[in-house]
Amino acid sequence: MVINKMKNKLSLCTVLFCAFVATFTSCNKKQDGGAETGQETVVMPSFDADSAFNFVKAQTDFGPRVPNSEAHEKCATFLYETLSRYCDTVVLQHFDSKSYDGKTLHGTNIIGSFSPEKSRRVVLSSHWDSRHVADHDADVNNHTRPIDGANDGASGVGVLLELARQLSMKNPEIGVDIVLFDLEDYGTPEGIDAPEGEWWGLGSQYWAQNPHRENFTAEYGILLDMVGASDARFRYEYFSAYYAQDILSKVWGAASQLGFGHYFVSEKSNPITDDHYYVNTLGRVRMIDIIHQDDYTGTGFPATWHTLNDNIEHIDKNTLSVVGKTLSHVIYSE
Ligand code: AHN
Ligand code: ZN
Repeated sequence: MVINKMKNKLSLCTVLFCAFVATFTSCNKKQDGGAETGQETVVMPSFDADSAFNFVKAQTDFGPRVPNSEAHEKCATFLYETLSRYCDTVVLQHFDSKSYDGKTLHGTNIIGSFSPEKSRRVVLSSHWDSRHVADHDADVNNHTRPIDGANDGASGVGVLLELARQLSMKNPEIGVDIVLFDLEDYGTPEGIDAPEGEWWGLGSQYWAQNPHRENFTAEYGILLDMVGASDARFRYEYFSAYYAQDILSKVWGAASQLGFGHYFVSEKSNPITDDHYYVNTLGRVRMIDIIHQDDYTGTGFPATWHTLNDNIEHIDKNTLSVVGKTLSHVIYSE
């Protein structure tokens, strides 16, 4: 399904925004909302952390968005309607995938595009499903219970929905596709015997082989995964560095310029079989992963990873803001 929405380019809001932009660019001073790119100052709207947080909570309020559940279906509708408010076009891509346990999972990738006619493009991604089992919970009785996935899933989507809201207010030079992958997190649970197979990232595998537009590609892609913990640290994940070190440098450079070097650390880290792995290896788009890895928890991921503690109480607005402002800087500098 595709909807096309003509936006009123001269709405009062746009006029007021342009007046505001004109006022402070003429001052020739760097202010909040301005990104230095060599000579010129790129003016961008400011990322609203409260709004991003509300977008995260709106998802977790549905309960666990486990494939084939009612909460999953309701959340898909919410994401479609929200992106439809902000984007020029939205595509719902329905597909079925087999899971490690022999089920048929009904997946939906949700893709919102800005300026689809532009040939220079960037993809921003995250997964919107949540894991069906808390297989890393400290309490074994919880190992078969589904998780809220506030960080693992909803945090990245929340940042991207807020970014979509910003992009609807001021169009960047480059075209943007927000690709929300489904069925990322239905991989084989710890300690369970299952047939060999690529059971993670089912939605990204599908999209990489069946893009929302024929022959679609982009200059690069950025995946967000677990971008909401207060102690989040992002390093140069192995596959990201292998396929797109230049994009890592660009994004980490933007973060450093904004004073976020404490979150975006210039160190290498272990390979992760995340959605970007399939997008890279299936040859669709060169994509990096901004992912919170932690060497001290025993899993390689944050302490709440695949536990019932991955809930809204452990989401920090500041981290959402750091990631959102960094992405915003990168996009408006293109
Ligand atoms: C594996 O553990 C093989 N992949 C982790 C990808 C992932 C799951 N990201 C979030 N949840
Ligand atoms: Zn996960």
